[in-house]
Amino acid sequence: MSAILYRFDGSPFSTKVSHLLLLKNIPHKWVNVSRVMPRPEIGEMLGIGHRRSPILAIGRDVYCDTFLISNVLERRFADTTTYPTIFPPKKNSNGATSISDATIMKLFAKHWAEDMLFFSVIIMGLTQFENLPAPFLRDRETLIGRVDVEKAIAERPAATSNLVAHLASLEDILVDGREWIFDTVGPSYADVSVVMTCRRAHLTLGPDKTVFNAETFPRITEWMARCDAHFEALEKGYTPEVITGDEAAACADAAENAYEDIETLVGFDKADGERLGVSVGDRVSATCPGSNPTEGVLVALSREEVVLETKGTKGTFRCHFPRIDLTIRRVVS
Ligand SMILES: N[C@@H](CCC(=O)N[C@@H](CS)C(=O)NCC(=O)O)C(=O)O
Repeated sequence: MSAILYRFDGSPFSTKVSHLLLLKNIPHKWVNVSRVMPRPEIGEMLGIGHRRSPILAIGRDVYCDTFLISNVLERRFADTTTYPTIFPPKKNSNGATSISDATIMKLFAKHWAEDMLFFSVIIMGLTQFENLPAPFLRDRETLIGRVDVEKAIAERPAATSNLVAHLASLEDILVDGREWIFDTVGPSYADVSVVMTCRRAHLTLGPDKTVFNAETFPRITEWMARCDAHFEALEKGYTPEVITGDEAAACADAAENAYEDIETLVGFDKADGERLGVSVGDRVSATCPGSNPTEGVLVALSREEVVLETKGTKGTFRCHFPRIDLTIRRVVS
């Protein structure tokens, strides 16, 4: 079984999933999509409206959002001898990481590193909007709203100061000399997610070298170098083949098990279906925050995941989303 990552160069979340695939030793290919809309390999071919990058396909199952993708990698590649876990155990512990600890890692990564640091502090506070090519800025304004460039420039020093205040907590986490954020035997999901955020902050700050240096944040500087060395070594060992959207669809046709056993794995949460006013077989739309809706037929709904059947020019697919912050609506025709 192999996976196909729809991604683009310069997308930190794409790098995040690339690194998770490498950590887990999962064979995979890449479909390179455009940095801006439209992305026909996803919208037209798979019938998926979601526009956040990356997405991951395995057979005819397509997984959106890296929070869900992390669960799915562990679910679909469960044999940890061949596919090491992305939630490794703590040093000096006996046995595997519990669901409780893995969940804390995921929430720390999502709510602190991604939603807070990546989006609020870095993307909204530090992006040098004045240097972005106009078509790119216009495209991203459809997601984040109109940007007041003068205001953004004026507020940047305060945003940098806020970044430093947030990074002080990360420095404190690392101050006891631990190698990895959760003191695990190797890098975990949390390290992958937090380092992609720090790398983006470093890049976004451009010539400002006052934040990421060994004097201001000695532990963070060492930890980032450790992460880079680890992932560069993994990247040297595996170069994903780059294929087209057409070729990716042909892989879906050829997949031995076209679909996961969704009815058993995800099922249907009746109480939640009632809250949302939806049932299996309904036409619904699912929208992640800051994304476009995906429309399809509801196949499964749990507290963690929702699955819609979508139709694109390359056939029928099952599109999976994480439930956290997802908007689900019945489509009234
Ligand atoms: N919560 C999403 C966030 C992904 C995300 O924001 N990706 C950026 C690219 S790194 C994006 O979608 N940008 C707009 C776009 O690609 O159209 C996830 O974890 O997958």
